[in-house]
Amino acid sequence: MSAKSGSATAERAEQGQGSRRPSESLTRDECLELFKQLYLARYFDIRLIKEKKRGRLRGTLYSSHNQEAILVGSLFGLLSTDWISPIHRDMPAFFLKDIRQGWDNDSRLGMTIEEVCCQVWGKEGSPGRARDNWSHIGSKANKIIHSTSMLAGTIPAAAGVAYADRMQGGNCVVLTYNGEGSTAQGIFHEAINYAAVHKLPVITIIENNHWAYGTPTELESPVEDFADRAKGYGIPGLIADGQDVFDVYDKVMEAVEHARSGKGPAIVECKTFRAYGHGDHDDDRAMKYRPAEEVEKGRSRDPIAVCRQRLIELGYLTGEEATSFMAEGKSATEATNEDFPPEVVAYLNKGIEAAIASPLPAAEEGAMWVFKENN
Ligand SMILES: Cc1ncc(C[n+]2csc(CCOP(=O)(O)OP(=O)(O)O)c2C)c(N)n1
Ligand SMILES: [Mg+2]
Repeated sequence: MSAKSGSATAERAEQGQGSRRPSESLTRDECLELFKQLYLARYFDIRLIKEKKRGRLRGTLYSSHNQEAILVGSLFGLLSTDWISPIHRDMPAFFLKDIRQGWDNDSRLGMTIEEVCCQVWGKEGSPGRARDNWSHIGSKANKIIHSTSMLAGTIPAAAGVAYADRMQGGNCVVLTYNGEGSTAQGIFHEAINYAAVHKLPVITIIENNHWAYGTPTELESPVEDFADRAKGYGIPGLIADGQDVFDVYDKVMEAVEHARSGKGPAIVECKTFRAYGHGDHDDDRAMKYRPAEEVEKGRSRDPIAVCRQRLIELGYLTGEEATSFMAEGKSATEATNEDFPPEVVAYLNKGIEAAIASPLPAAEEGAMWVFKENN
């Protein structure tokens, strides 16, 4: 994940040197907020696994453990009016969008923790009204493009949203999240080509976690850096250290500035590693198809630890604070509530209580949204 000498990655790293990085303008409070959001995303993941083990939750979970810096760092610099399209690996993005306006601010343009928990529990209060327990939701009001099952399927939708917004005189950017596996889809090419031709402000994040289900990257693509695909479209292809929330923020902000100034799309590849199986149904198999040393190496730079180290260097965490809430490197079985800031635990508790209290939708709703209704 470090820059390789003589490679395109090293060239890119050199190009970035000398200019002031966007993260250098973040205040102490903003840096601490980034840190807290990493805990929030991690706790969401860990808590859902615990709830399922306790028998209080059903359905498959797709973990974003070890990949949280990509979500937190990419969302932090967006405007409320920007659009996003999360998929299966990005569940926390639904409530992290626009959370900078305040975790409990009802008017922010993101989903509430209650809505997201109701979705996971399949209850009436969920945007999907119990049709699914995971990411198949969206919200026009909150500027979240509905997640599609077809990998890369949100990129053409993002291009359409960006085109429509431009026609209406807007200046939004649209951020799409995709695993590296989705780059092999034909629609990935068609959509980015279209966005590039029309200079649409579409940013394609590639979460390169080195596995697409049980397929390793070398069987997915003949090039090592997925950002290299950008060359074929004449657009910037940036590489971020996906374990470092500040590097993700820097690269995404570079792409955002490019897109918002009318220069068109960009690809930001974030190098990371999938901590567990594809979903929790795949955890045991993943231990067999992935060598133990690879997993150990891939998980050795926990985004919480990387951020903590940076905050210590900046003098923003001192004394006892520097060693509080040591959640890094801990699995759902190992971690306890004491490993997380109390406000993070309280926020999740609020969402989970709402989900448990929310009723199941009425059976008559089953045919709703299947046929066009008159109202
Ligand atoms: C077009 C298409 N083919 C196959 C699938 C089944 N599928 C769902 S997720 C997945 C793996 C995706 O890997 P990647 O894009 O790297 O994302 P990751 O799960 O690693 O985050 C597959 C094959 C699908 N949803 N869509
Ligand atoms: Mg992948």
